[in-house]
Amino acid sequence: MSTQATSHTSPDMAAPVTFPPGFVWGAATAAYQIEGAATVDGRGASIWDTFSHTPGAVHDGDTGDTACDHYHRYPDDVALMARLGLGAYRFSIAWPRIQPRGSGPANPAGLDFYDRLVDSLFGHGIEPIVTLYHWDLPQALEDDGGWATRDTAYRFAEYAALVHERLGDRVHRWITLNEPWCAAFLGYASGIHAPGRTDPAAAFAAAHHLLLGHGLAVRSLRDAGAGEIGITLNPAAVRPADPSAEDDAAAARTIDGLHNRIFLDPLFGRGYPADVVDVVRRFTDPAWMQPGDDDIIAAPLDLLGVNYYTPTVVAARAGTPPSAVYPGSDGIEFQAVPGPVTAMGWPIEPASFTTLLTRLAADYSGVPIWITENGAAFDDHHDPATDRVADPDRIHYLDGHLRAVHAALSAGVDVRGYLVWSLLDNFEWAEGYRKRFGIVFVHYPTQNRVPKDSARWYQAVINRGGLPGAP
Ligand code: IFM
Repeated sequence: MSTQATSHTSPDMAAPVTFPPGFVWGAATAAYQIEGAATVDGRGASIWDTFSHTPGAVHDGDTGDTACDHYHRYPDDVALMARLGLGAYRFSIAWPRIQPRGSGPANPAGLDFYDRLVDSLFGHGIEPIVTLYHWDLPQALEDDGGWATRDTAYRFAEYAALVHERLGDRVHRWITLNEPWCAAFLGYASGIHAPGRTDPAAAFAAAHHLLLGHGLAVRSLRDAGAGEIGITLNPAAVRPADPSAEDDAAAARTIDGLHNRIFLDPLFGRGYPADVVDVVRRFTDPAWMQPGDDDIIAAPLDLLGVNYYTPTVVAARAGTPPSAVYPGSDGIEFQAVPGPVTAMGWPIEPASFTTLLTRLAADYSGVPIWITENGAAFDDHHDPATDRVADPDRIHYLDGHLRAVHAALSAGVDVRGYLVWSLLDNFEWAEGYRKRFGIVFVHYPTQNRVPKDSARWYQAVINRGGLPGAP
């Protein structure tokens, strides 16, 4: 294991950089965050419908009921993507549109929507990249135990097959899960995300069943002849506060285990790391790890999706209570990182992105990497007089992080594409609509879209295939 104890140099901010021919530029979104139309055309309720309607769960009581109304406005949104020059668009399918109660036959009207979206993308020369699960579990499945229950993994594979049956003739790239760490530990341990449970044992079971569901879905997609299949993780770029202090290094290794190796090791055929299993046993008997599961989870991958936003710095501090999102992290302090932060309060450190990518390529080699999300929230304002949204901080963030990706490429990491998070301002989960990640501003009362300066900047990056030198 190499957590990020080694020093790293910042990418040269002055030099022009050119990405390799064929490098794919795009943007990403997720169903519940943009679609709205929550009860339209037979869509069932998801855990996020229930959670967002729970008083106090989401900032200001915001919900995804309307969101960006992308369900109705997708033709204009796709036309906007084309004007920006996007080569690919990563979106997720809302499981409860396809199976309103999470099992049984497909709801044709739900599939029709994605069918139209995919055709519209191809009509504009944009490749669809489909994520099958971006956190909107059908509520009916949660009522039966959710991801803490083994059966949900099997239901997920059936759902994946239904989607492939309709879209597989056109969609080439498939991502099974988005950020299973968040689904398991924010959803079932800290409860800050849906379904809002605070049960560490359930969170570890959920992590396993998400992985199992992934493996079973890979199997069913492969059997159906799918193109490229992968999974998206949000690996923590974790490092010790003092790299020379053994206990800080041990703290970083613990968090690396609870965030990264718990998913990456089984996915890459190594099974669960012993130190992680030791932590799990403090909370539960992992009887849910059944013989044969390791092989299912280790189904070969065609791509590894990486979402990166910010680094994590930890130190060993006796007596520190465990973080709610990392059961078993007692004695570990999460430290502030000096320097600029985004509107989420997330430290901005592009060099950690390079370090993370080189670490992934070294420790989990052989699978091409896609940056399936990277971006930043800032407090953007639309100037009605000029119809402009000036977002220099976002441009600076994206510039630095693209240089970081380029530095990883130069170091030999096989990165195939970059998908900015996000195309549109959208429903930022427990933060509601107050955090804006889009390169396109959304004026929610009118649903008017205004490309921010960063969108025009990104358009130029795409046209040029890279970044200019600093003036
Ligand atoms: O908005 C989320 C997205 O749904 C998953 N990755 C992180 C983003 C920003 O928090």
